[in-house]
Amino acid sequence: MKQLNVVICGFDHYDGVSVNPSYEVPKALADQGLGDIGALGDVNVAIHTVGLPVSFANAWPLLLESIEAVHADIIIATGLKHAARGVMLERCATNLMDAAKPDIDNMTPTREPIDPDGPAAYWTRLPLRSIMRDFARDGIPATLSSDAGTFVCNSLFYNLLNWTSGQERVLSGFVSFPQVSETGVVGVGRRGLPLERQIDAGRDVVRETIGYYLKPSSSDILID
Ligand code: PCA
Repeated sequence: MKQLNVVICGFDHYDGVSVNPSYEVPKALADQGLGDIGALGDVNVAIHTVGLPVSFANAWPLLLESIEAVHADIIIATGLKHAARGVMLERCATNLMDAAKPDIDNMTPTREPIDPDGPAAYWTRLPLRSIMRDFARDGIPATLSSDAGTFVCNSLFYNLLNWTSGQERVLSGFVSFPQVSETGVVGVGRRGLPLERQIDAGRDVVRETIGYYLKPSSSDILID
């Protein structure tokens, strides 16, 4: 039986938010499993999770350690985007750090490349089109996003895709979650989503990415 190793990571507490969905969703998926994910044939899926510090210097090395420890085939990085009204599927990672506030190590890099020798940007390796189809079916509010900001989330995303570009057969990408809110309203003009809906979204992302890994199809990728 073939073993598929999936690593899903998120961040610890961040910016005064007591529940970071990017910490809770991976944990819930590892605990609850994926449910019925259709005909997988002779494939066993193992989900590994890792919580990362909001640190430019340490988030990526820690994720890489987990990736290498389990020989990951699929890596889905996640983070919280305060202003998001729904789940945001990130299309591309840019080679830029431009922090407006310090990370947990008190670092505030401004207008610096992540990798001075790297390309300006990378496209995601996740099948965004089929994930969006699942979200529509499940009534999960979602949009495509063209950048994950210029803070630690984008830096992790870029490092992940930089590494993925040198791998034979690995899929990876980044999903931004909105704030957790059982009522859907976070404050004036601010919206969130109940945690259960965000977990459903995470399950759709993992399920579609596994499907695409097993049966690549050019119509699943969406960057346009
Ligand atoms: N969001 C931050 C870092 C941690 C998180 O959950 C970001 O948008 O970069």
